[in-house]
Amino acid sequence: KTDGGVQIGILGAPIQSGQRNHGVQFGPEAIRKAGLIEHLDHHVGMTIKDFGDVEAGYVQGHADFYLTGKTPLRNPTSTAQANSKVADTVENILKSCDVCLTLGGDHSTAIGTITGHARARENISVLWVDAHPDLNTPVSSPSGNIHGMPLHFLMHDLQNERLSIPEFEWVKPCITSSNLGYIAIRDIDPGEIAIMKRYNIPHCSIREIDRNGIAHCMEKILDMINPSGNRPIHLSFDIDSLDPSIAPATGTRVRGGLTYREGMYICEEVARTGCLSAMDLVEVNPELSNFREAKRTSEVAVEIIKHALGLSDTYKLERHPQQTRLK
Ligand code: B3U
Ligand code: MN
Ligand code: MN
Repeated sequence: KTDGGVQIGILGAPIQSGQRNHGVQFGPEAIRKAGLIEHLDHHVGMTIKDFGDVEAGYVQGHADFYLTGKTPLRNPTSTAQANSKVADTVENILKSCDVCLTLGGDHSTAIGTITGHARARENISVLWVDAHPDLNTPVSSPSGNIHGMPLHFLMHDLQNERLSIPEFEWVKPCITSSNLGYIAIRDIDPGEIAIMKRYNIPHCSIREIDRNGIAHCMEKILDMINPSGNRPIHLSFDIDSLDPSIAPATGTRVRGGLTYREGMYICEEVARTGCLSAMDLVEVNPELSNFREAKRTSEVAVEIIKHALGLSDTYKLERHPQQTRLK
């Protein structure tokens, strides 16, 4: 840190092995092409440092699975190895930067980003914005896709559900059910519902947003996962939390998602805490729609990031004039 401003480190994580759709590995490139750096640069009190992309090293068609539950666990080796690099890189970035922004890639990337964040900062809280809770275990998973399971690796409460996979042994539990919160979930597997109930995981489903409004939901969820107001926040934003009409270029579209403003409001409220210290923007897949829709989705991703970093005009309008920094 040089000028006392906020340093933002940016990392691309072109991981695709956590799911089956080709193209999600081009997410970082698409979001950069939509003008991410240009949009973030030149803000008073903010410096951007681009750390490039992690080498994801996925071998397509490579026989790599464990026979477990209903379906085999897919690509454990590629996913574990790429995420180990993500974890080391995020940890390193957070030594010199206030915030580490990781561009996915599929949501298995959170195994690496949250691990790296937890190594670099104490007492992190995770806000998971997603249509899905991504809380499956290899046995409960209906798909065998690791992007639907990242949290079971990371939660203390779920360590008994883990398989002993040598490649994943470096992943140590680092969050508990009281410092994980969900918002916008609406497509939830039976095994995930059981775990959420058993461990009382804080959540605001899309139905609760319908009923009480986004402002009330954000107040509630932030108070639950960060009651003291000073824990470092990890914002893990899956683009499929938004309605598919807003963000169509993604692998698992689920109808009835967040409106554009609800998505931006979530991010503005995270910015307002002054606690954001890592963020993931995942599951943008430019190959799953036409060019215009892919471009629109990447542009929305850039907007999401700007809002989380406190750069939206609506948020600036509310702030005290002297407040030029995130914190
Ligand atoms: N819950 C399902 C589907 C899914 C999870 N995450 C996404 N889709 N993007 C699963 O496969 O675990
Ligand atoms: Mn997800
Ligand atoms: Mn999702």
